[in-house]
Amino acid sequence: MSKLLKEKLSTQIPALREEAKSIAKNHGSKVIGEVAIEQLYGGMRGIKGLICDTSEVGLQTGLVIRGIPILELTEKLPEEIFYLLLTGSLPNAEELNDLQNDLHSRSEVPAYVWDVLNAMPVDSHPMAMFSTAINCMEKESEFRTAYNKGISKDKIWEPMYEDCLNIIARVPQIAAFIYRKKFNKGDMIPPDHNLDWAGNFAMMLGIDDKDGTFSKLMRLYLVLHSDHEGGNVSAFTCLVISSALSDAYYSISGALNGLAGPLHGLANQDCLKFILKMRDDIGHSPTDDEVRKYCKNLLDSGGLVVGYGHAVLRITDPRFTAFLDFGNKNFPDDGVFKMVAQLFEIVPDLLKEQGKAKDPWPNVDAASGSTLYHYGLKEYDFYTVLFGVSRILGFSSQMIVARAMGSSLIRPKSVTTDWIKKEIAKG
Ligand code: HAX
Repeated sequence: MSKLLKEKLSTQIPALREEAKSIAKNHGSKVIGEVAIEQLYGGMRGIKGLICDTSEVGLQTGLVIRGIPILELTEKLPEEIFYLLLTGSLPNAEELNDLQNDLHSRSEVPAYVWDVLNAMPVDSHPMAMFSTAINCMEKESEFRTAYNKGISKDKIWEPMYEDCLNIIARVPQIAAFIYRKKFNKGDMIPPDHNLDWAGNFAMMLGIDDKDGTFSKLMRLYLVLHSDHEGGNVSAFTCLVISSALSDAYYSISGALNGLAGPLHGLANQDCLKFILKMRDDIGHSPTDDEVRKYCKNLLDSGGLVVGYGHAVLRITDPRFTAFLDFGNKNFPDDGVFKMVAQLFEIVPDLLKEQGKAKDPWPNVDAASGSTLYHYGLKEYDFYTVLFGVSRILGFSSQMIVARAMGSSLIRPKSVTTDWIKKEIAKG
């Protein structure tokens, strides 16, 4: 079992706790924002109400993990990113090896998970299967056992760490099982403990990968989706659930249910669906004018161009750029990928012209599906599961850090419409 990552965290945590205590004690009454009524009606957008140290998303920078812009991390392995998210530094070779061995040693999935998945209706969505698989393993929770034995508050991050590592180690096999079962791809492919986390996952999916570039794509995919600060639907859900001291199985399963929404993680399947529909409606290799007219009609009739816009970003999502670079390097002539690049030239101007979307630029979901499609992973219902496998790294790091810091139960105040009206009447 790994020692190095947990040891590093154990040495870091006391100073972090001291720092937080001191900030709260000495500066606790400093006001850092105000709230306008429109923010209550607008999904709390922009309200500063959470601390998340694993990553931040700047309007003009996109995802920055522990101070490092995501585009500088595209050659790393997801395991390295997990280490970075948790500790603030990348692992050296020994630390990486230790973590990888640890994940392999925890990777056996309880047999009842396959029974539960096999019992689900054939038309269940892969995200419902994924979330169910995580939730049904709740009885494995080391946190629950430790809590029932009366573990002290300063130690509760440790069983949370164990639960998260167990989940991370098992999700590649679970997700690959879902893919192969749901889409009739044949029997489960056993794991290969000589492979890295993402390479093993790519292999278990069973996608033809003679030149090894599909495995490279999986590593990139699982790095790019790993975290996106704390306020997005799934991360926030995860933090809220775990703030009640629910264990990691409950919290991650709940977070995945949020990720399954079309305005969030499901956008990647909807985006590819949109491109394929456009291709069916106007033909292969459409001209720029045809694409422009098609998207304009969609916007004029109140539709969404999926894959564009973002609640926080105000630039082209660097994760989109990373996928675009990957496609340009590996399959620039792929028809669907070419349409992604074409939409990138056309849609931002249309959205600016329409003037509604605050961010007219592509987000990560605008390109990710086309890269998977190229390798024959065409079952787009599965795409959000890939997103989930990756984002579990972020959910886990955020929860472990929150537990280590003794974070409070999350419980904002709601107000009634009558209260709002009275506030307005005060002038
Ligand atoms: N196409 C058409 N209209 C859009 C739009 C788009 N791509 N993006 C925003 N708008 C519209 C909104 O629907 C809203 O219209 P109404 O005022 O009529 O309600 C208006 O522009 C203002 O919205 P906003 O403030 O710019 O955007 P929000 O912060 O409310 O929402 C969304 C951000 C990402 C949900 C939004 O841009 C959207 O629906 N995009 C398409 C779906 C999508 O790509 N989702 C994935 C986001 C990334 C992610 O989380 N991945 O997991």
